[in-house]
Amino acid sequence: MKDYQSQIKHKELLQFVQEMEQLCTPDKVSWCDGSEEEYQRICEELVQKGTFRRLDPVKWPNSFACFSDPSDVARVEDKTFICSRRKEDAGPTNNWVDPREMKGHMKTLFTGCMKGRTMYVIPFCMGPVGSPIAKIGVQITDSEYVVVNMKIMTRMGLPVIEALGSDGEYIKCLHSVGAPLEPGQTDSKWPCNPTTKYIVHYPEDRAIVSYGSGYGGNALLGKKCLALRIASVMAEEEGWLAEHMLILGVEDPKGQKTYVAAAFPSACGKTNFAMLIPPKEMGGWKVTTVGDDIAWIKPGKDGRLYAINPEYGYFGVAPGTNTKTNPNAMIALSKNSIFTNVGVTDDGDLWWEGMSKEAPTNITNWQGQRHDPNSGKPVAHPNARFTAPASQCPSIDSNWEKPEGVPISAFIFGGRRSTTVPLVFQAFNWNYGVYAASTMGSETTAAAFGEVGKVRRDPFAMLPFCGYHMADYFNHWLQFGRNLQNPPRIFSVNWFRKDENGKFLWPGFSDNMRVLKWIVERSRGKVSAIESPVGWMPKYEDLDWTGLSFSKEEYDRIMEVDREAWKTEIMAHEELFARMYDKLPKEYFFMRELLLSSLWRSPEHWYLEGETH
Ligand code: O2Y
Ligand code: MN
Repeated sequence: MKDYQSQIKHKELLQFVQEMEQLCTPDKVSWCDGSEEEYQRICEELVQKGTFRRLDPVKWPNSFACFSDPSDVARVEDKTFICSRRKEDAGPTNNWVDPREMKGHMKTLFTGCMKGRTMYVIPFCMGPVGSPIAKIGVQITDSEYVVVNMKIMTRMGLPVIEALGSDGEYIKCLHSVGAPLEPGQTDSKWPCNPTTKYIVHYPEDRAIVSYGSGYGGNALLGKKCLALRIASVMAEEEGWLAEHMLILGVEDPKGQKTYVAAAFPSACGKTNFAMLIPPKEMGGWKVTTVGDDIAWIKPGKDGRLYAINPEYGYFGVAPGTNTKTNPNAMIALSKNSIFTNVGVTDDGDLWWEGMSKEAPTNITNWQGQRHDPNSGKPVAHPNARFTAPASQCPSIDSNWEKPEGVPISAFIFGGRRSTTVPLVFQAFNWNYGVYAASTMGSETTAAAFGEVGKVRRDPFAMLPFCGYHMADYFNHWLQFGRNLQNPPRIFSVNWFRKDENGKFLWPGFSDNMRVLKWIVERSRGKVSAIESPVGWMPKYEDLDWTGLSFSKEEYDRIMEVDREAWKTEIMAHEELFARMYDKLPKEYFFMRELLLSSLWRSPEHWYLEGETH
């Protein structure tokens, strides 16, 4: 370890680490080299401490389960701040505090906060090391859980230090669980600060400071904090896109591959879609996975857009994942993985809601209690997670680590809407696609927001993750499109439309391939579409129905455009726009008017009839 530290030539980085050591006063400092030996050693330490449980080595090789403090189970949006120098740069949808004031507050919180602990220094790279799209970060943390999760989620350690050289740029990430230890004090199994949590971003300084939480997006700073909030600011300044999108490849029976990127708010099956297995009847069609959550997209010399997945692993929601909903994820997480807040059996097995019909009898829930099926309490926390290496996914794309990325032919935006929004449509043009993505939303579920069925707008699925003013973000997308010679086509999908009895109209899962196939063929200019008041749509016969019994009548229902419902929908966009009126693109007002007037001219219930294009 001493040798490694003496190899570090980056004086400014050494100085940063020294200053943080002086501020946080840990017992010792450990530079992470990212080796397998280091990973195993820290996991074993966590086992000894009681934080990790080693799982059955036959059922779950080299895998661990752990349980967080009940106060530390998810991202803390109300404690997440964008501390740009000017308040108007953070915009109305982000929490903002003057950066000078916040830095003062953070200095107080971080003074002595690592007492009794080890301060780890994690050099990490978002994207393949050496890729022109990748970015380097250095996270300082006092959490062993973070070190081992960062090993799965990012490329970390020695190769990154080498890539940094003596003066390479990096994003500063400071993290503490906010639980200093007095001499002789026993540590808790999940150290965190139960009352004080802060996730702070300084966009101009390219710096992140996180205090009090050891969980997921709050603590693994490469993910939401760097790869979305800070990267979105860099992307706007430098002319690229940092998006909350999966990336997948679609290969046709002749072997031609087309890549698409797709954004969905949470609880829309994003990971399942990224790892989709087509119905066996659609012989020869294949989906490959480049990424399941984040995409960094840059224009290439040929005028096309190229995307990388900046991550190295999956931090996926465990409940609901099973061999039917996502067989590829089940294989990806079957070894070398970490499980947080799932249930464990006495013999080192795992379980979560939806893994199989019934919970095993000898199961302990995520809060360490014997599970009582009559208690109404779940075995796993609804936000329980698996951290699994992306390389273990059977559908991993052969180009997923290509430094220059993969060419993107289509963008897909989807939400969870029980009415109004059809199964699929293509935006008439780039600007309208951007408008549609800006106004996308999902109906709330009881678990998440209390009020059930209200549409919560989540533009581009980026509302919690955009590091600047959301209307500036819309303008960036519009401006970006103006410079593209051959822009990807933009599509809207909705797998969740229901009938009047509350039954889903679409089977979903692998059958989403039927829609994806049309999207790909449409992007290749191969199939026709029909003009509806809200976009281009496939006719019944344009979709591949092999192996699925889905009638023309059923299709008409799921594709219906109800004039009154759409008028209400478009009027409801006002609620989002009113929050950011001063910076809203002028194009949005015209597009809204155009949409309303075309609806006005359309029949009360628009079905798929008319001319094809
Ligand atoms: O709750 C958390 O800390 C994780 S949030 C998350 C994790 C993986 C992928 N996406 C998300 C998200 O909130 O979009
Ligand atoms: Mn996400």
